[in-house]
Amino acid sequence: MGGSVSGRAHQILRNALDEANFRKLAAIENPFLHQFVAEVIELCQPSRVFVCTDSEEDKRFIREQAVATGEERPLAIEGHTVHFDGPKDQSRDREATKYLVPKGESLGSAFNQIDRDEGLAEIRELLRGSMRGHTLIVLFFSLGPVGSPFSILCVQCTDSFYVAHNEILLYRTAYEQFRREGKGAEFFRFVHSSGRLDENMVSVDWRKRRIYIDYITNTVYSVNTQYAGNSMGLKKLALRLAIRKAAREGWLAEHMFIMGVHGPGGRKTYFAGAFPSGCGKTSTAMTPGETILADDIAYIRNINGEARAVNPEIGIFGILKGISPDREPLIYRILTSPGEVIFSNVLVKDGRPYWLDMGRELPKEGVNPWGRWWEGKTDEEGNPIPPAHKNARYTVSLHPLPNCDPELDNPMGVPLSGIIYGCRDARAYVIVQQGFDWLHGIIAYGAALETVTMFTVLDEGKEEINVMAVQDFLSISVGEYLRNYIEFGKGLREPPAVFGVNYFLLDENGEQVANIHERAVWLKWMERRVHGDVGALLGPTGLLPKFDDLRAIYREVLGEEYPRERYERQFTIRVPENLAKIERVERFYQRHVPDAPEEVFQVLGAQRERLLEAQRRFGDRLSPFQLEEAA
Ligand code: SPV
Ligand code: MN
Repeated sequence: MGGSVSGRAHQILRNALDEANFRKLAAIENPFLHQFVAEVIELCQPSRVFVCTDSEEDKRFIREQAVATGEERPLAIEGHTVHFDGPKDQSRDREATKYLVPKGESLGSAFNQIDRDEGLAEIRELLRGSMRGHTLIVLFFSLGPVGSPFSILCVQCTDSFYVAHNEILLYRTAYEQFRREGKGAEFFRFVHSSGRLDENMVSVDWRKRRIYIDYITNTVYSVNTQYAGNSMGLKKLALRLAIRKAAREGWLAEHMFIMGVHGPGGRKTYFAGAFPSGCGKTSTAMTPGETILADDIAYIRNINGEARAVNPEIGIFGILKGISPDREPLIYRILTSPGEVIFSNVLVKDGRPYWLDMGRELPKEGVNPWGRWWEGKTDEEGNPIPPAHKNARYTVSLHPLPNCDPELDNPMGVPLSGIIYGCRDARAYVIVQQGFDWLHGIIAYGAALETVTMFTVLDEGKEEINVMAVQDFLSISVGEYLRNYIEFGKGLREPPAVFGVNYFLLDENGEQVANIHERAVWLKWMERRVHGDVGALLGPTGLLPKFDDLRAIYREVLGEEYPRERYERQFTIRVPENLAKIERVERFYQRHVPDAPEEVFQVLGAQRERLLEAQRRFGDRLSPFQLEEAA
């Protein structure tokens, strides 16, 4: 034992690990791994090291320690725990998240970047000694089914049992796969430390929170933060590294759900959907009657001419706000039944978690991320403190869910028939439409995706273009990213149909024109479109549903009548608003994307021409009843 661990790394590991943990690490014969763990130990100086294999015993230890350290507290329902992040550490920090860029290189003005040497020096200084008194936990994962053509191996080093617990719920452990691959294993590396903790086990030095991405060595460092979106390497930090790898290798790493939509005669059709954070991605994937395969991230590859997709994750780190028995029956049931669930940043009263808009009255007092809470409590500036944070979250595994898709662990993934882009656009795009082809769809709905930032990031409430809903996680220029996307479609025998949805369209009085339950109808319509079961209307911005088709699906799925006026409100083309949208998008690409593919301007230009032509014929408002049927 230990024969493969050599030299200085060997000494460091021998000194820091007890016999059992040293054996576990040494059993993976990969010198790069040993070197990496030794470097983390030397820098962060943990008091203990725990190596997590795939065994149930090791996972149990992590669950127990998460509670024993006080990072999590048990709740009344069996298997449920709660974790609090500090009041200032409740969402992704875009400002503090930077790429380490070698001298003479730049990712472009749209990116937050820092000189690599300078950044490494800074983050090393912040990590130095940061794990004193803590346990370093070393975990092994596979993004994607273990041993599949999609998979990426990862090592996470963290001093947080909460982070480790989240990750064993959300990712496939792959200690044995590391052993099998041995010397040949290539892997992404993640180093996280919560830094100094106060008596509530909360990061004290959140002002010195840093998340630095070193794409040269595929290593991400995160320090002085606990919010899982900043601290869990495997989630969005790994997505950033995966996007670079994907562009190099000609596949797609996306901020998308994957779901099976069930059509007539027992047919199941897979869709992937890209939505900005906080805009209905998980809730769409959890639509009653359908099956969920992924709620946040998808890897999509061309396998023998077919677009096939896997979920690099096996769980949900989801938003609690708005989950009520009425709006989200499936998730609500899971969150109130026995089983493994981690809640974060909720209100706790008598061992029960409470969150905003949960469809019931909240207690008047309890404990939340701000400490003891009572109705009317204010912060130092006199602002009222809410009962729970807007970005309060839950973590659950997909496997125990009754609606989990049976293909979740298929190493070859599932065939994608459709891709959906969901924007948050109050003014222009209709509720649902289909792109004329791959290029039109990915540009008009994906590359032109507009949204308003939500509470999932610190700079909430900003209108912006969020390319393919993945902009926050891009690690290559937008131009390079889009070129890869365009080429990917060309390489497929039959690219997936592309759809744009806009759940957030308002009418002239500022009222929502659709409600959450109607998502079920649009999914069924898209499923039928993919198979050519229903026709469509030819609009200037895409192909629109016909009234009779939607009316039939409404009856079938919701048991409701679909009034003509409602259809007209949802599908009237607003010409000036659509022209203004094109202008905003063009301006964004002209200003911020110097390497934008020509196709972006061609597709938008052609859309403008179609809109102007419609305006000449019909005026500013184009009712769907005025449209002709598409061939
Ligand atoms: C999102 O904000 O898009 C999430 C949660 O899915 S996070 O882990 O913060 O990215
Ligand atoms: Mn997300």
